[in-house]
Amino acid sequence: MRVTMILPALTEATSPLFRPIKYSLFPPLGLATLAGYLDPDDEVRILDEHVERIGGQVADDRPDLVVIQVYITSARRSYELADRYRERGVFVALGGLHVTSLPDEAAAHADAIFLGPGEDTWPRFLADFRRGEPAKRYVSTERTLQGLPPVRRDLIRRERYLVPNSIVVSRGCPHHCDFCYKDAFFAGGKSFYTQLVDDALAEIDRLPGRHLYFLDDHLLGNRRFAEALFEGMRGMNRVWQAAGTVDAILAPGLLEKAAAAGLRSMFVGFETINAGNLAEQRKRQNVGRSYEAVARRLHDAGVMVNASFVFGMDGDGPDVFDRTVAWGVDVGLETATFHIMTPYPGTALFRRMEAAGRIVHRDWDRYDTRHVVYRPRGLNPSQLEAGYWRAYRDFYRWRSIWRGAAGKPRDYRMRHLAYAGGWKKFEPVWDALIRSRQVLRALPLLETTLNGMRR
Ligand code: B12
Ligand code: SF4
Repeated sequence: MRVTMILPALTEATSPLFRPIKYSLFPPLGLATLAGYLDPDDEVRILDEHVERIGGQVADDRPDLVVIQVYITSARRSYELADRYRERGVFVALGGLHVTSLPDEAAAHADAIFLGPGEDTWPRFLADFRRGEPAKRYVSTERTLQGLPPVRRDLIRRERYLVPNSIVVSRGCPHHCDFCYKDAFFAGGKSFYTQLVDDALAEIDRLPGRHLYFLDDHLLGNRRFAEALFEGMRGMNRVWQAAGTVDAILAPGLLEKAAAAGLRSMFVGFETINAGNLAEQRKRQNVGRSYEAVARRLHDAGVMVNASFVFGMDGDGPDVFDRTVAWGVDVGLETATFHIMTPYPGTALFRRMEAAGRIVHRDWDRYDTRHVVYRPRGLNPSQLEAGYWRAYRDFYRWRSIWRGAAGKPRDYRMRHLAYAGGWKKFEPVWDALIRSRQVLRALPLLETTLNGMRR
């Protein structure tokens, strides 16, 4: 059987807003996971539009099966590709987060759609398809990561990504924030589950080089699992990055174990510095926690902070941007990611906004956390968009980067400057590396930087 798997990009990678380096970070792990279920004699390839123009490759492509992973921001493009394949009589399977949120919309462009994670439904479909009796809709209910076939990393062209060693050892998260994709995607079964520790360690062991990026929503979400994983990773000489929540970082002992196993940078969902917003978004694990203590604890453990903030919640007024940036610079955050609040279909936030008549349009292209797609309360849409861009500019000014780094010990000060500067200040260098397919060459530099400028 011949199979083409496609991860379409949000704007065909031609928009001026497209930052090549942001999209050349991670390979299509979801599709490589699904490819693991195919037979060894199946002919399969993965196309990732974030790192290549795919027009020529899909123009006359007539495989037996096309698989497209659909995110909200790439839905339009995904449907366009799906329609073209179907016109040619090729069977099209659509799955992923957006298909799960809006199955009827997706079904109009597919021969089969998949709701939720694919580990149970995909092998079932493959058996049906080979028998010539595929169903139109597959809904995931059985959730386990045990006994899975290995991820087909051989299909990933490592040289196209800065972080080819991305890995997930769990799915979902134990929390239930209103704006998050998670509850909708995992409806109908468990919404947080992990691999067996030994399987996770074996997968880590298979990855070449030193650097790892855990894409798990919350790597610290199951303390027993996390402790055993970090214990097993000690001595593997890895440096790695991951995401975790405020409460888990403050929990005594766990962070130290992670740092001893090689954790060097952590993505933290602070979301907002306005306490009232947290209750509104059911972000209970953040309520009443000292964010200063979180930043201090991470820095004391030698871990850089990548802080995530959302602007436009109902408690935010026009001062929220400057206050957030000032706080971040004061506590020495190395990097920050800002978002305009975006109600994704299927979430509790979307339902609440829709019931209140506050959703202004359904142009999914603009549900990219850079545009205002709802009626905000405490500030108007143009203030919100302008403030969002200003926050990025102000946070990544050299003056702010110097100030944030200033109070740190020498090695960590250099690391802060190199990491924040490298990420935002050398765009032409990244572009040149990406264009010449050399981006992977920057990985040793990333490893050295993460390691406090030491090899
Ligand atoms: C890595 C990542 C990225 C990477 C690359 C994506 C990639 N290479 O896959 C980059 C940096 C490019 C990125 C960018 C963005 N991202 Co992003 N990203 C992620 C992240 C952290 C991990 C994805 C991942 O690899 N998961 C692990 C794999 C194993 O799971 P999976 O991909 O979901 O695949 C499984 C299932 O979905 C399913 N499946 C998927 N497709 C199909 C198809 C079929 C036929 C079948 C059967 C099954 C199936 O089976 C797979 C195995 O179970 C997720 C968070 C998350 N936990 O998913 C956010 C996430 C997907 N991103 C999100 C967003 C909003 C964005 C941005 C818009 C952010 C921004 N402001 O720029 C952009 C735009 C992306 C785009 N192209 O449209 C949202 C998506 C919301 C939505 N409803 O679509 C998420 C959920 C984050 C969040 N919590 O809000 N992202
Ligand atoms: S903690 Fe993060 S991943 Fe978990 S539900 Fe909240 S936003 Fe989603």
